Order: sequence, then structure tokens, then C-alpha cells
Amino acid sequence: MQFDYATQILEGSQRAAARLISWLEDEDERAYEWMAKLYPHTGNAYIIGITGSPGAGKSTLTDKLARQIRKDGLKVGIIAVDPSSPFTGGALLGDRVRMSELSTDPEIYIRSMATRGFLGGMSKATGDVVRVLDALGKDVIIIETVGVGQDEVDIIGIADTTCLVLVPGLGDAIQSMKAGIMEIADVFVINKADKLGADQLSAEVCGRLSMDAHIKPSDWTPLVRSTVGVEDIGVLELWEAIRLHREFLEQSGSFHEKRRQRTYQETLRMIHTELFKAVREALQSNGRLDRAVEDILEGKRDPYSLMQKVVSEWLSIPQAQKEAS
Ligand SMILES: Nc1nc2c(ncn2[C@@H]2O[C@H](COP(=O)(O)OP(=O)(O)OP(=O)(O)O)[C@@H](O)[C@H]2O)c(=O)[nH]1
Ligand SMILES: [Mg+2]
Repeated sequence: MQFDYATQILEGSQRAAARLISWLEDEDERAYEWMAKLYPHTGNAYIIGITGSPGAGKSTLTDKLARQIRKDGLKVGIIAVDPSSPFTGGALLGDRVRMSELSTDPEIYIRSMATRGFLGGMSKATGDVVRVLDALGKDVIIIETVGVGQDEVDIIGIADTTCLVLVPGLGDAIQSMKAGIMEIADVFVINKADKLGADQLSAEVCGRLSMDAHIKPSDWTPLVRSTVGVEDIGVLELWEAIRLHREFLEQSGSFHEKRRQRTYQETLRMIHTELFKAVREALQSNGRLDRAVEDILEGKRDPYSLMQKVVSEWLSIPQAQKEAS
């Protein structure tokens, strides 16, 4: 009898979840059958994005926030995307990031993912892992990523609440922020509030936000919270701010709209990935692409007309022939 990954995961098997995630990472087609079965059981978890520059204290905060959330009896999943430094608590950084205390709590599942090597893109892979953890019964899923606005990790598209972690002492933080970065945060976290310049940074962010609210009124004005991650200070307040944002989303109808947009993007991305994979494999397997590249280099043809030809061929060939090619 075939091992039933879907039932195992729905019953909370972390081992089955880990295997399915590996298949997803490898773009192993066995994953899709189980993902399709799990899908109706997803959409329940609340997704928090923790982002910010390297070393801002994202892992430390994620660790403390997870423990805070556990106090409410909620189950937590953590996805660390390409962590450059290990989690706190003398944790090991290997294939999976482990946090000494957290890893002994069976209701917390931690998975780290390296950004390299995902043909389908990091956003798709992260979205897939979110769904597995969701099906596993996690109530809250925290995604830690470095930086924001990279297309490979579209945290804004995945998270319900995005927290941007800022730290004092990086010069004129607000000035140097890339355009648009202020807009992505639902909650600003001024971490390392034990350091000089934290109050000033907090005031700068608040000032900028009230200016923005004046120029472009919106229904949600981001909240600003100060934390000292290493000492677990301000973490409860951060969790409360996230819950306030969640209430706002749910009451204003934005929650539904956000999820609609996400489903739209995710569906498109899945089709894009599989379609591209099929075309790429077909072009590479029979050496056609190599020959075409030679022709292009020799000036016999150009990539634009080749592209148009390939696409129109794919649109007109019946399925059976495509599989044979
Ligand atoms: N002084 C002070 N240090 C902190 C605070 N929070 C974290 N740190 C320290 O900052 C360093 C980086 O913390 P991490 O939690 O690994 O930061 P990160 O943002 O996850 O780092 P990357 O994943 O490498 O981008 C560690 O040495 C932490 O102990 C804080 O509130 N105050
Ligand atoms: Mg980290």
C-alpha cells in the first residue's frame, strides 16, 4: 500500500512534511499529487513576514515571537529563507535551523531554505512550504527573509502581516531606504533598542509615517514598536501589534482581497513554472536549443523570431505530440 503523505501530514507528522518539502524543493512531481490533496485543508494559518537587513536581529525576534505566540496555545511554523546567521540559543545551522529550546517544542516546526537552486523561484517554493506547514496544523507561520523587494522572495505577496526590522546605528536609515520600502511594512520594529540612536530612529520612522499618512491617506497606518530581541523586551507588544493588524485586515475586508491576489499570483506562478519547465526540457533534450544558439551566434537567425516560433509551435501542438517530443 502506498504511504499516504496527505493523511500523515494532516495528522501532524513532521517527518512526512519534511519529505514532501524536499520533493517540492527538488521539483519532484510526486509532490503535486499530495499538494493537491492537502490544498483544501490549507488557508487557515496566519502568515507573518519578518524582514530587514542582515544582522538586524530577525532570527532572534522570530525565536522570541514564536515563544510568545506559543503562550497563547497556538502552533507555530518557522521558515527561514537563506539565513546567513544561525538562530539564537546556541543553535546549529545545518540543513535545518534549530533553536535549542524551540526545537524541543513539538508544536514548533522550523525549516530553513537556501535561496539557490530553485528553478521555480523562491517565492513559489516558500509558498509551497507555507501550505505544507498550514496543512500540518500550524496556526501561525513566520517567514524570515533578508531584505525586501527582491523578486525572488516576494514576502509582501506571501505574508498577511509584514514586519520590517530596523536597527539604530546604520547612518540615516530612513534616507537611505530604497523607495517603496516604507510601503511594504505593516509593522515597523525598531530592534536593538538598547543601542544608542534607537529613540531617534523610532521618532524618524513615526515622523515619516505621519507625513505619508497626510500625503496619501490609507486605512492602515503602520505601527512602530521598539524591541530588544536578545532580552525579550517588547516582544509581547510586537505580537499585539501584529494581532491589531490582523483585526484590521479582517474587519476591513482587506484580508479576503489579499488572499485573492495571492491565489491569483500563485496560480499563475505555478502554471508558469511547469510550462517553462516543459518547454525548457523539450528544447534541451533534442539539442534544438544548442543548434539555435549556434545559428544565432553565426548570424543566421535571431532569438526574437525563434521565441515566436517556439511559442506558436507549443500553442498549436496537441498534447500527445508534446509528450513524445
Ligand atoms: N544589542 C542587541 N543585540 C541584538 C539584539 N537582537 C539581536 N542582537 C544580536 O544581533 C546579532 C544578529 O542577530 P540575528 O538574530 O542573527 O540577526 P538576523 O537579522 O537574523 O541576521 P541574518 O539572518 O544574518 O540576516 C546577534 O549577535 C544577536 O545576538 C538586540 O535587541 N540588541
Ligand atoms: Mg537570521
